[in-house]
Amino acid sequence: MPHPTTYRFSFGPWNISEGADPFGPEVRPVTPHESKFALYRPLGFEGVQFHDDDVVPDLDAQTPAQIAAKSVAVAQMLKNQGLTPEFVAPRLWFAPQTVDGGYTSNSAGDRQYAWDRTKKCLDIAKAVGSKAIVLWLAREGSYIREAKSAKLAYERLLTAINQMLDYDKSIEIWIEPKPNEPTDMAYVPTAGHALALAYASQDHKRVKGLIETAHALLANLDPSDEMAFCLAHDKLGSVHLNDQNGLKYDQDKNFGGANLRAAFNQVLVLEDGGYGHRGEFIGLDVKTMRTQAGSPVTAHLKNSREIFLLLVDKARSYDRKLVQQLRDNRDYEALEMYTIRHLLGAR
Ligand code: GLO
Ligand code: MG
Repeated sequence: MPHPTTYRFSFGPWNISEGADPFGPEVRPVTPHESKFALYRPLGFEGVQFHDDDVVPDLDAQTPAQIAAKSVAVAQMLKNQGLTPEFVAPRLWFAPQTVDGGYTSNSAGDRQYAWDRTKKCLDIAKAVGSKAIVLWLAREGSYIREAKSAKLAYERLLTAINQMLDYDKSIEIWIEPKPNEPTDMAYVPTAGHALALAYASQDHKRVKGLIETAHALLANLDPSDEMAFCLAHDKLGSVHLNDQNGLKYDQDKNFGGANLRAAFNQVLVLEDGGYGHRGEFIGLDVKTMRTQAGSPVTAHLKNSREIFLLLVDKARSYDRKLVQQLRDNRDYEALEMYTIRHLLGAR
């Protein structure tokens, strides 16, 4: 029996926000970016997920020397605060050059921007001591089918990944699939697409998946199965646990807040799959409600972490012998009833 995992938790500074949405402005006072890092440890988190410009603000306007100096300063800040950088993600969805995507843009100049920005991200990841970058391929996709050649787009994505593997010989690339938003239809919508790209790449051992609960649900898939699929290939780089109430906009609700039983099954899969034994983080990608007052608002992070740990207790006290017996007897009615009673704490 392997030793039970003591989980390490991470989140990105964008998870502490002021509540702006497409229909209204900020509703809480701004928490300065720099002051967010001091909140991690007291909340029980030790991993920081970064966008490249969370490390080096206004990245496109900085010289290589400025980028290097700022990265070193952030590495020192992390050390002082006892924090670990989990990943750095190139933010390829903000700049005017990315309105039509990055690696798959129809404009050669804009594709060049995406590659230049990615190199900066890889340099930053190395300088802060992050072993991975994350590709959330936000605008790689199309609004209408006729806008792009999807075949060419997938070829371009593979070329870009190979270039990254070549540029940095030790970095891992974790692809975070999402089926829609901000594009209508995104390329690489599921774990299957991500891992197919990984295996097609020139060094597949360094290309993995990052599965987000809400994104799997938006693809009408079961998040625990998406995670299990990556685990079966030893390719679960990280997770973004959160929740989603059906096929709507990307909600990033508290983990377990909408689909408690599905959350339990994600925890079961992670526990049984040995996730975390090699220091993998339990990443949370959660947004607080716009109605929440105060500043900074961190209750959603604390609560999602606590819900995860409560579900770990449920996973560890789930009677595996009984489950096996019910599987052997193929009595799934009884198995379902046992599972529900267990989750509800019924005697
Ligand atoms: C949005 C994504 C986003 C990414 C983050 C890291 O839907 O979930 O939060 O996880 O930008 O790349
Ligand atoms: Mg995410």
